[in-house]
Amino acid sequence: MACMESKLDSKTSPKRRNRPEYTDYRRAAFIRKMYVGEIGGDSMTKNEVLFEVTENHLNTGLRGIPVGTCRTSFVTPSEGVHYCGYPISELAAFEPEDIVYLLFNKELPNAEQSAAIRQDLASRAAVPGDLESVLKTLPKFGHPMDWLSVGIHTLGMMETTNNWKDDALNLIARMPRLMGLIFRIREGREENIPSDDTSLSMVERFIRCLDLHDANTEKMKRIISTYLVLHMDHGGGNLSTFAGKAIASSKATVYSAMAGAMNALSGPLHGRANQSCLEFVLKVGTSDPAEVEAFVRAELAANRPIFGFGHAVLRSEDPRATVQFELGSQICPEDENFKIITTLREVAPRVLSENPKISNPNANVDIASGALLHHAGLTDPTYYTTFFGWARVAGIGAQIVDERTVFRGGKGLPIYRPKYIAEGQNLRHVE
Ligand code: NMX
Ligand code: MLT
Repeated sequence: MACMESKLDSKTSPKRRNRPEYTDYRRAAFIRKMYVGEIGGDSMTKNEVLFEVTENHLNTGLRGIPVGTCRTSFVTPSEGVHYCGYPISELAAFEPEDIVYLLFNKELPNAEQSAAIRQDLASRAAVPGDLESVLKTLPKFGHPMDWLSVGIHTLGMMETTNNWKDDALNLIARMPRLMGLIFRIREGREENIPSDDTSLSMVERFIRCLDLHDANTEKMKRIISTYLVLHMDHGGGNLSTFAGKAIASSKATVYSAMAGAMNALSGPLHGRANQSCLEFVLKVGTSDPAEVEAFVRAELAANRPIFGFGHAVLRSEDPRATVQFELGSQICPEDENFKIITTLREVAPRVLSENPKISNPNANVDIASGALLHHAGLTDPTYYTTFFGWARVAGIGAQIVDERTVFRGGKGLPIYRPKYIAEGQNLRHVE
């Protein structure tokens, strides 16, 4: 294997040298080319060397190793995610339905197309069976992400068309009802659930099902809509998307792939960080910088991660966090939790920077979403990752459709099968 060590930036710490890094010139060049559109689609030449794999890359969770192409989004270390080329901050105020259109069609919709995607989703929204009865059998103490995964599987058992795009769009259209029913039934509010009104937007359908009498519906709508747009996609290699596409590569159904993707998302290092972050904020209970710093240091001393900070790809603050901080300062600057995360945003990067092995001490997407959802009246953090899952169904669905029906001239990618190298296994025989 070619050795990459000598090519690493001389400033790279010894610990970091054991991990593939963005300072590696090939990856930096690769990312630059991808960013300016030189890589991807028709312009990619088949023989170009994109990356050299050395032993240092083994057992690193495939960190940064190019394995395929993605038509829906890309993530750069400094500017974060772009959907079909658009920086996420420019899309944050769009309606979720328009971003679903973008992810599936690779163009923002005009007024006519925007109306058509709403109509299309509405026509797919009816749940094709008695979902409520199934959800009522689930243990109320089960985590909402497990409910979400079971709910998606159940929808798949009720109806699978075996058309990748139809199944993906059907699932997207049914998510608001599934989400609403999960809240209502798991919370024991099973009676008098309003019927679905598919003429409403996806977010309005969810809010209607929730039927929280004391909620500020307009504020909730804005917070959830922004949340959904920000979380819909994040490149091809985030764990839930990768897991979902890998499952779909066996030609399992969209529903099986998506349920698996939700299980990947449910881990605290991935989507569930938004729950853990708000739980941490509630525990801190003060926006006093000295006290917040003491909490952060105590968490680190106890070997617990500081949720809402760090990233596998980003090397600056996640623009999705920046957008949420801007939204919070417009709609709830005096909210106690918002004040705490504002202090955390100042304090934690400084403290985390003291540890040179942490590649990115800055805030990620999960820092602020919990505080905003809490402000909207959704006060139980155990549900927060389900919103991440709801949103991500769109990006994963669009990527599955691309991998199954567009790539390789429409034939779809072959089944995923990366190579693992044997360790500690000498050939031997049973005597
Ligand atoms: N708090 C404490 N330790 C950290 C943090 C953090 N926020 N971020 C990184 N580290 C540690 C990490 O555990 C690793 O330790 P070790 O060498 O002992 O395994 C070391 O620093 C180097 O990790 P990195 O290369 O900086 O990050 P990696 O790519 O491995 O992991 C995360 C990325 C996001 C898993 C990591 O930053 C983390 O655990 N953050 C806290 C959890 C979180 O907010 N996750 C949400 C990510 C976004 N999302 O929604 O999916
Ligand atoms: C995501 O949105 O999936 C996260 O930021 C994690 C990632 O991209 O690896």
